[in-house]
Order: sequence, then C-alpha cells, then structure tokens
Amino acid sequence: MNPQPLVAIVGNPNAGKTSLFNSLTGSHQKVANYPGVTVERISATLQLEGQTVECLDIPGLYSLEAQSMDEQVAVDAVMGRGEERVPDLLVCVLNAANLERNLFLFSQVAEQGIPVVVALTMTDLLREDGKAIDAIKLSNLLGVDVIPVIGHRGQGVDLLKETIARNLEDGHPPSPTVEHPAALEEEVTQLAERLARVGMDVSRDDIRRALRSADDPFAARVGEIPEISAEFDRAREKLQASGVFADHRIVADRYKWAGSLTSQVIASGVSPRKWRSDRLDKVLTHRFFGLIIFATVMYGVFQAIYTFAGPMMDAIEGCIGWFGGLVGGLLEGQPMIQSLVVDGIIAGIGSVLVFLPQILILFALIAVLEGTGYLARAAFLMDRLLGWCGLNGRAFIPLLSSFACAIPGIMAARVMPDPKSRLATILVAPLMSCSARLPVYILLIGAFIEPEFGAGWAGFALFAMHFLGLAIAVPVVLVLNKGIIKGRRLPFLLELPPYQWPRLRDVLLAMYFRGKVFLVTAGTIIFVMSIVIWALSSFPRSAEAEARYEQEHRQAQKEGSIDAYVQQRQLEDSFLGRFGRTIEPVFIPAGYDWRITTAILCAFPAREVVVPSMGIMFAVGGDADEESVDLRKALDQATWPDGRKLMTPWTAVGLMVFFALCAQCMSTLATVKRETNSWGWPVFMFVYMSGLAYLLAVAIHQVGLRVGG
Ligand SMILES: Nc1nc2c(ncn2[C@@H]2O[C@H](COP(=O)(O)OP(=O)(O)OP(=O)(O)O)[C@@H](O)[C@H]2O)c(=O)[nH]1
Ligand SMILES: [Mg+2]
Repeated sequence: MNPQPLVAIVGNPNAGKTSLFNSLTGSHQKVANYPGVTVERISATLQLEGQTVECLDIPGLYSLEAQSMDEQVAVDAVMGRGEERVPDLLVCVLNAANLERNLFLFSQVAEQGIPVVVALTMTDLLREDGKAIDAIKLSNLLGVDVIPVIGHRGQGVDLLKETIARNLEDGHPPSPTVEHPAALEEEVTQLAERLARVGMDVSRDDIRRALRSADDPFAARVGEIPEISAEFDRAREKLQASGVFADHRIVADRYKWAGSLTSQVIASGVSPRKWRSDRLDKVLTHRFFGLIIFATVMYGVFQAIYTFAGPMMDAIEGCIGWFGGLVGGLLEGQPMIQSLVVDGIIAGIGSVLVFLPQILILFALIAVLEGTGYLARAAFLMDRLLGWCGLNGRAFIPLLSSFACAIPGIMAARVMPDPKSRLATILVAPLMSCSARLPVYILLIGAFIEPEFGAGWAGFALFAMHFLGLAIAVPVVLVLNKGIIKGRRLPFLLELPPYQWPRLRDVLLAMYFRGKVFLVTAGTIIFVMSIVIWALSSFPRSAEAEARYEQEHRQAQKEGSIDAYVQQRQLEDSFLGRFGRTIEPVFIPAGYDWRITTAILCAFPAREVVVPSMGIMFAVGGDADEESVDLRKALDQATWPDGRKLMTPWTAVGLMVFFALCAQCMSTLATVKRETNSWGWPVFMFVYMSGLAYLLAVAIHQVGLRVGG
C-alpha cells in the first residue's frame, strides 16, 4: 500500500504551529503563549479535497542544528532521519511579527530539497502596530506560496489547505537563499558529474546536504556504492578542513539575507506594541517588584482555589450523600453488598469527586497564566533568583507544569538545552505539588487549620504547601549538581513572547481535558483500589467474633454505641488492620496510628487513593442511611486507644508535608524510566523523595510534641 503523503509543520518556537495544526486537522493539542509547549512529534490526519494526508506537528526550532532533545525530534522529522520518513511537503510557519529570525530557519529549511509552503502567522499583531506585510512580494522573493493565516481563529486555513494540495501535486523546493561558498560548489559540480555517470540524477542541494552531514538520508543511499561513497568522504574531509562549513560564516550570510528580505516586505518604524510590552516587562521582571508581583499572583491563585471551591464542594458532597442513601436503601436486605457499594465504591469515588471544583479552578488559572505570556517573564525572574543553585530559568516552565501533573512536566524537560540540566529538572519535577495532592491538603486544612486559625491562614497554608516543593527543589538540585549528575551546563536563553489576552477556548479546553483525566483516574484506579481496600478491611469477619466484641463492650461499659465499637474492633482485626498494626511502629515517630499508616501505604500506586482509603479507615460507625460520614469530622475526633487526640495541627501539617514530598505515583516513576532510559533514576527518585518525606514528617511531629501542639 502506498503510504499517505506526509506534511510536516516546521517553524520557530511559539510561532503558532500547533494553533495551525489544530485548525488544519481538528485536533486539540495544547497551545500556550511561551516557547517550548510542544515537545514531541504529533501526527494527525489532514483531510484535503480528494485526498487524505498525514500531518505532523513538531517542536519549535531556531535552526536545524539541534541542541536539546525536543529540537532533535523536530530536526529528525524535517530531514527524515532515524525512524522518520522524509516529508513530501513542509509547511513553514513564519511569525510575521518576528520575521527576520523566522526567515533564518526558512533559509535552512529551503535547502532540504523538499517543496515548502509558507504560512504567515501573527499578521494581526503586526496590524496592531500599524504595519503591514506584503505577502505577494514575499512569495516572489522566496519562490514559494505564502498564505497569511490566523491559526487559532481558522482564518486562511481553507486557502492553506488548497495550497498544500496543489504543492503536493506539483510543488518544488524554494529558490536558494544564501550563496554557497565557491569551494563547496566546485565539489558539488564534480560529484554531480560523477553521479550522472553512474546514472544517478540528483539535485545539487541533495549533494550539499550529503556533504555537510554523513547522517543525511541521501548520504546513506550513496553509502551503498563504495567508490562514490569514498569520493564523498574525501570531499567532506577537504571541505571540513578548509572551514567552508564553519558556522559563523554561513550563519552571518543567512542573517544578512533574512534582514534584507524583511526590510523589503515590511516597512520599518516604531512598534507601539513593543514599546508597551517593554514597559510592562520593566516592572514584571524587576528584581524586587517583579518578585513581589509573582508572589502575589501565586498567592491569589491558591486563595482563589480555596475560597471559590467551597460552595461547589458542599453541593457535590450533598449529592453524593443523597445518592449513597438512595442506593443504600435499595440494598437494605444485603448488608455485605450494601457496605461494598455504599462505603466502598460510592464513598470512594465521591470522596475524590468533591475535589473536582478545585482542580478545575487550578487548571483554569494556570491556562490563563499560560495564555498571557507572563510565564516566560516568571522564568526570567526565577533564573535570577535560583540560577546560583543550578535551577536554570528554562527549568521553571517544566516545573510549573508539574504543579498540574508531574508527567507533562517531566516531558517538558526535553526543552532543557543540556542533558545535565534536563536530568536535574526531571528529578525535582515531582516535588512540585501536583493536583492529586490538592485533596489531601484541602481535607486536612479544612479539618485542622481553618477551624482554628480562620480562612486567611487556610489559603496561606495551601500556598505554603505548593511553595514547599520549590523550596525543597533548591537544595536537592544543588546536591545533585555537586556530586551526582555529571556534565556541562549551558547558559539560560528564553525568548519572551508578546503579551496576549488569554483565549477562552484554550482555557476551557485545558479545564475539559485535565478534568477528564482526573475523573478517569478517579473512576478507574480509585474504583479498583476502593474495592480492594474495602475487601481487605471487611474480612475476615465472623459472627462469633462479633458476639465477643459485643460482650467486651458491655463488660467494660465503654462509652459510645455498641455498633461503632464492634465495627472498630472488626476493622482492627481485618487483614488491612493487622497489616497496618504491624507497620505502625515505622510511622509512630511521625505521630501516625495504624489507620493513617495503612492509608499512606495504600496510596503508593497513586496518591489519589489516599482520601478514599482514609474514608474507609476512619468512617467507623458510619450509617448508610444517613449522609456519608464527614471525613473531616471523623479525623478531628479520632483518638489513640488511650484517648489522646490522634491529629493535632502539627500532625496534620506533618502529614501534608509527607504527601507533598513522597513519591506516590507509579505513572510518574514509569515516565522517568522512559525519559531517562534507565531504572536507576526512578529508583533514586523514589528513595530520595520518600526518605525526605519521612524525615520531615517526623521532624515536624517531634517539634510539635516539644512545643506542645
Ligand atoms: N495574535 C495571534 N496569536 C497567535 C496566532 N497564532 C497563534 N497565536 C498564539 O501564539 C501562541 C503560541 O501558539 P502555539 O500554536 O502554541 O505555538 P507553537 O508554534 O506550537 O509553539 P511551540 O509548540 O512552543 O513551539 C498562543 O498563545 C497562540 O494563541 C496568530 O495568528 N495571531
Ligand atoms: Mg506547539
């Protein structure tokens, strides 16, 4: 079967490639206003009139000389190296508001011997500056079709599709952009004649590329004919020695060409937009005010999450309680099944569902920040603040994505320019507090901080828990860079994108997709784990033991209802209870009893599981006919066997810190294994994170005991 024609979208970072790709193919790939959003190759079907083609979205490139891993992916796709096949057409995205630098890449892309169509983006930004670009003249100068588009609005996309179809039929590579050195041309002529004699008719560009790099697909083809391959090797060595391929000369030539071309198609002059943005940057990246603003923004984010989610949570909790009661009533005759469905499944999923509002608010706010272009400024600030410890400003964006989820954060570390910084970023990314930790914080803050200190401190506590990861990352990176990771680090370079208004569509899509992921996790892992934990906590059970517990209760004349006592004793005697009490001594120094210990251990595969498992461990005495037991209250009232209160604010903070730092996520460890291609690093990460979590939890509890919390 003939494979579909392949079209790859290539361009500078943040030029609008993914926006265009989404419009062309109807995909929903992530779009945000900073360079380095797309870090892998993404393929989708592009439906053209009369034919179907494969379309590739790839990471952004400043040049075809790749440094970081994401750039390598993009260069491979453009050149058809490695596993990739050579594209039949390149759609080169040129950002009209930054034409000169974008043309530099074009001048390299033009030499690939592949037909090119130019999509001109950001013409609206240019217009805001009162400037215009002469697309027809640009098309004549480049020798290719140039289509102005506004990718995110779909403007110009139909015309672009037609043009792609036409160029797939009869497109040709662009005219050469820079003059090639005479020494190179001499060799090319000789080799072309030599190839013609063996019946190979190839373009001069093919020969140039094969001379520049032996990895080139055409060079590989030539490699199959030994005597010609030998001539290529000889010519390559000679040219390399004479410095024809010295970067600075070619680079200077390309910039000269790009500059002169730009001045021919865009009138020069002042840019009011740039002037405004420079003034804003002065404040936002100021070494003092910038930091104050950054801290305020972040504090605002967490305060908003804490404040606005409350009423929605109550509503959801009410619905779940009502639903549990309804189902419980239907299953009245079968206490075992009733308990499984109501206490295990419904309560388990419900206890996680109530956190959906916070998660959605968090993602909406992150998407707003991503849309404005502020994040790149924050990265700039962070570089100044944290550069000394080796936490490059470039690392800030992967770290910030890790606040949503560590997995895309770890992937985003591909933009790091050198392997050393990349590895350091991967290893600290999971310290950032992901959205799955949010439920634990909200639960404990709601139970122990807010009642005692008020809502203001509750919001602050939430902010502090998120700040903690970043604060811990600093010494960790310092230690990693000092001894554990070898290699050289490259300096920090990050392009500041133009300020833009966040797009409602991007925000809604982010909420929808992240919310869906959250619900799917809640619906699968938590569903399965709830059943497992419920079963382990309900068996073994026997009527004989039950009678014995009832008698115990009567003899000792204990307080509280007899049912609650029996359930409590049964839980202690269950598989899970026995297991928890065996492990209990390990966590006694941190102030956790066997119930918390068990919940912690159950949550190692995925930390979302902790809230439902605490629900099962603490919902003793819950009556299915009433509203589900409020876990917050149950935690607050829990005691040690001798009647001491189990949880003090100190223990609660210690527990939150434990959850903030512990490596409780199999998927993250699997991602680290994949991205570092080794088992050693995920194991290392698991040990250092969990060790740190344990030590800090113990320290906090011990301090609490001393100061009498
Ligand atoms: N004003 C304007 N903004 C645009 C246009 N096209 C894209 N954008 C915005 O530019 C930003 C970057 O868009 P993306 O599509 O993510 O850019 P990209 O080239 O895929 O970026 P990387 O994946 O990081 O290389 C987003 O904020 C888009 O909304 C356009 O034509 N005009
Ligand atoms: Mg992209």
